[in-house]
Amino acid sequence: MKAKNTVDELGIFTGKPIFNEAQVVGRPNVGNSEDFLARVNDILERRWFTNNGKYVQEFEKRMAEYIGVKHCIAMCNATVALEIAIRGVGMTGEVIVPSFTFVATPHSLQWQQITPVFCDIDPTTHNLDPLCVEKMITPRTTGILAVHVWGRPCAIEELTAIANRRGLKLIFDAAHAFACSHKGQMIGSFGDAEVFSFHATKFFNTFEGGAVATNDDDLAVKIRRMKNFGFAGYDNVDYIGTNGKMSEMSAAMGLTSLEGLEGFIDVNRRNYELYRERLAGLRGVRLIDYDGAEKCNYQYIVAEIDEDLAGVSRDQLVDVLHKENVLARRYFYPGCHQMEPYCSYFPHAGLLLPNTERLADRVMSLPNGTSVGPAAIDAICGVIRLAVTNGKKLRHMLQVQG
Ligand code: T4K
Repeated sequence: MKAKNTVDELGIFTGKPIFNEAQVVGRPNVGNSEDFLARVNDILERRWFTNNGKYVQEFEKRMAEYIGVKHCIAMCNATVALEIAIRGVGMTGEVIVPSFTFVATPHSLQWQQITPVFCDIDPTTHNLDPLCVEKMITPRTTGILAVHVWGRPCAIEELTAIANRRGLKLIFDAAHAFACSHKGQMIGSFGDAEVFSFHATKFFNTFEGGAVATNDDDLAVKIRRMKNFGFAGYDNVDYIGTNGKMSEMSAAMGLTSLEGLEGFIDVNRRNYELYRERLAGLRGVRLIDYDGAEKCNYQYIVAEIDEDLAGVSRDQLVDVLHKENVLARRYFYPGCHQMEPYCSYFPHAGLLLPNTERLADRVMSLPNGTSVGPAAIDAICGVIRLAVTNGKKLRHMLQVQG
């Protein structure tokens, strides 16, 4: 990995990237592979692969203990877990949701003919703005589906107060927020239910996977049945259900990830601090803050780019990084309201989402995880620094290139 000294040396002009193909991105975290393989062998020997097996039960128990919640119901992924939680709490009609999120959030509503009503965010926290939520409530509103974006908790008290006062259900999409806390209480125990994702790209993964966490005993029973086709006993179906079950292989990976959890967080935090240090003072590039007093997984390295100050746009920076084989992502771009089917259903939604649209044009997420070491972060930050300090020249050269 050779440092580049001038803007003309950037891969975007020379075609010679700093990183080769294999070094490109944050890769999934893997815990102790021997422990994982021992579990896999056990699964194969016992020939019990799914349907509430031993490892799923152990995973659910240990996760509930870790979160400090009565019930943790493991699922095949967070999208299905969201759909089931939404149906389980009885949301119908309209549900208020941010547009600044992964598209799975509104899809989990629309998939069951519930209208996602997109609501603007607070530009500082990137989370739902409670004042806007209040304004979006109509007689058809039955709930709020809030997202703890980047693992930073939403305005939980304000949203809970609105939900209680207006008789609405409240679910948190906690896909980013496993192992994070709010005022000392772990995410997973707020609202009617919270939903986690353990997808391979999350710092804590079960290959594919998710979970619903709740303190509501009745809801937990209902959700357990719904994720198993509605079965309440061998021949007895109580509700409409689906197949949301987690497999034993995923649970084995989950248990192994849980044992490696603190190590993953330590690396994420070290990387986050290194990025901060290396990008400090660079005009127009600001990393989001995490609250050091809370538990936090530090999995997302999110930079906001102010084009006027940086001299380059977010998109130009992402282009430059891609040409160096660094997979920076434009999460979350465009806002969900600009994707189908929502942009056809609600073509003017953007008028009420100024903060969402502004932020979606400014943010990029940088690689993190145990596969990203200090040398890679130095090189990535070196490229960003070079691009920003030579913003005008870079722009000119890009224009010349067409
Ligand atoms: N709610 C929110 C707020 C979410 O962010 C998400 C998912 C959900 C709900 C739904 O959760 P799940 O139903 O997925 O459990 C990813 C994930 O697919 C998605 O889980 C995640 N959020 C979303 C933010 O990002 P991509 O488009 O980044 O994935 P992909 O395939 O481009 O992977 C990124 C890079 O990671 C690849 O370029 C290479 C690397 N990679 C990826 C995989 C899958 C690997 O090295 N190994 C791998 O196995 O979507």
